[in-house]
Amino acid sequence: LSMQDLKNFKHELTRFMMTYKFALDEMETRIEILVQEFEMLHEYNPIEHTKSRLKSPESIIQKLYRKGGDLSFDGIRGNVKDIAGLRITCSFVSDIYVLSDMLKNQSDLHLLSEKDYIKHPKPNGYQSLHLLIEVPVHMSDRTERVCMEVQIRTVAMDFWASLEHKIFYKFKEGNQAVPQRLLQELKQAADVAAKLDEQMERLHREIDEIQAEQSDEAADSLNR
Ligand code: 0O2
Repeated sequence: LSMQDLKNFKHELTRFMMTYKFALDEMETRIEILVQEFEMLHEYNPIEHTKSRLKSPESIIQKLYRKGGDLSFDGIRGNVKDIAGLRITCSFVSDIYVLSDMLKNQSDLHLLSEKDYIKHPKPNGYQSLHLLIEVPVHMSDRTERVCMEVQIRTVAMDFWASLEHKIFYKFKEGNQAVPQRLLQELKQAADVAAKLDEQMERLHREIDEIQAEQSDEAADSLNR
């Protein structure tokens, strides 16, 4: 490889990764617009927090090998769909579907696939809604459709997933089997988190109903 080859490769790599960064920026802006408008219309913000990340080169290569793709930009693009990832943490389970519907209704976003680990949790208890979405990114000389993964979950689902990741990271890294008893406990913890979500959703709905009744009564007494 000549110095020029290396320079060209570095240039291409930077350009490649930049498109994913732009896709994240684009999606973050769209989410911010939805939240601001939603807040204005309903005096309510369905999002607790968002976090975006670009996959590290090590994780990209690991996933590429796992998938059996060839080591080229096309190989990576075709096999590693979550180079750009946006995680949105919502307050309530119903907010997850409201938000995902709002994204699906944007005509220039193309939904490639959807995995609903809320309706169908993973055997370990993991819950989240995963959308693979193609985002149009307009650049100086072209428009690219860039694929990214949007994970939408509640605070309880996020709490479980972050701690599960922390606890089992070492086992996963070392390809070690996790003891059965720990897996069972982990699943129990996920069930507790799901129950908590159900309870919070119920409270949220009841409080909304009480408020609606109170404002109806106030309107009635004004009309009388
Ligand atoms: P990181 O660090 O978040 O990047 P695929 O081959 O793409 O179809 P994959 O990659 O398993 O299959 O996709 P899936 O099922 O949609 O899950 C991908 C991401 O979801 C993971 O990314 C995690 O972020 C999250 N996830 C899935 N299962 C679990 C789980 O059991 N525990 C936790 N904590 N997170 C999970 P990465 O690349 O593994 O990690």
